[in-house]
Amino acid sequence: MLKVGIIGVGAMGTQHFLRLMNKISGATVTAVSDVNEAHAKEVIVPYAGVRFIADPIALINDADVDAIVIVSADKTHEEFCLEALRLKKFIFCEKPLSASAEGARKVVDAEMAGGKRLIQLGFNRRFDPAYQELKELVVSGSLGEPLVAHCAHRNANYPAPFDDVVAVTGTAIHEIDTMSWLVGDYFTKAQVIFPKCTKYSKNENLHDPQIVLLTTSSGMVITCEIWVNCQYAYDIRCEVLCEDGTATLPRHARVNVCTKNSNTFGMTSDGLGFFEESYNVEFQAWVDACAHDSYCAAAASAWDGYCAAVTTDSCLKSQKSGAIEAVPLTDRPAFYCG
Ligand code: ISE
Repeated sequence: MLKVGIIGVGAMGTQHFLRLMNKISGATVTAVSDVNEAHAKEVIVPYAGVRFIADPIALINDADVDAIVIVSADKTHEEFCLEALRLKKFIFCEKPLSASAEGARKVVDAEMAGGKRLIQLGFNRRFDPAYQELKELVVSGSLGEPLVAHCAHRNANYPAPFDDVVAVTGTAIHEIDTMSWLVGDYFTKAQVIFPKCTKYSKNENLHDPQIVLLTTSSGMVITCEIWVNCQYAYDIRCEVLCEDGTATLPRHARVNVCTKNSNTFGMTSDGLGFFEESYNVEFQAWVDACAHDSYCAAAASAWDGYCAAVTTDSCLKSQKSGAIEAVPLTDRPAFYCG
């Protein structure tokens, strides 16, 4: 049984805790840490034997913790990954790997120096059946070469401290990793454009929506609409234009209701619920890989996290300059191939 310590039991961390305790086989949570001690203690109350450890570094070092799940504030991911790598413990880290490309590179370098792949990064869409189906079709080549993709990432409302930086490092980063994985290419250029802003953006540091334009090394162009105040629901879209046809992400199955002169499908504002299945599959894959003292090749690695961070750094630069910025990526090291 894999003994897991979780750092961060906010909305997402609590769901990961419950998932590991109730849905995933082969793992149990032995300790949690959170800046909000009262809340963390409430979360673990029904689960006898789970300890609260106030200091996250002490949790990582705890003898009864074999593997760490990092769901704390983005700026803390790098430090906690480095400490867990030092102790050669398995790591599931939510995105981003680090708040900056420079920080992400430090984590990659530390993992390579340790000689063993220990980090799985939480880019959950790689485990989403709808995205997997779309990827399979695109890479099969049956529609010819992909030329353009249009993505939309819409949240009904944004969580409290949200600004232009988080719109890129917290939201657009999903499109960045997903599209790079889907078409098997990396980005060479990035630009961010600010259209007219919605009246629902209550934060003067948040332009909403914004458009992220990415160019891949093969010349494919990807447009990503990032709109975190769309009001109506959590809505994720993707259409890939190929030489011989287009492929569109299937919508998640919802009941279709027909009433007098109307035909409707329900939607949800709950992003975690929207991708529930992908989270379950990615966690089971992580636990199974740890049990085999290995890593899950289908999951995002620290290198993928680094590539995403280099791309988001270029997007942040473009938010300020308005220009097309280069994405300075280098080849994937052999350590991260396969
Ligand atoms: C959040 O961090 C996520 O990961 C969600 O999937 C995304 O929709 C949201 O915009 C982010 O803030």
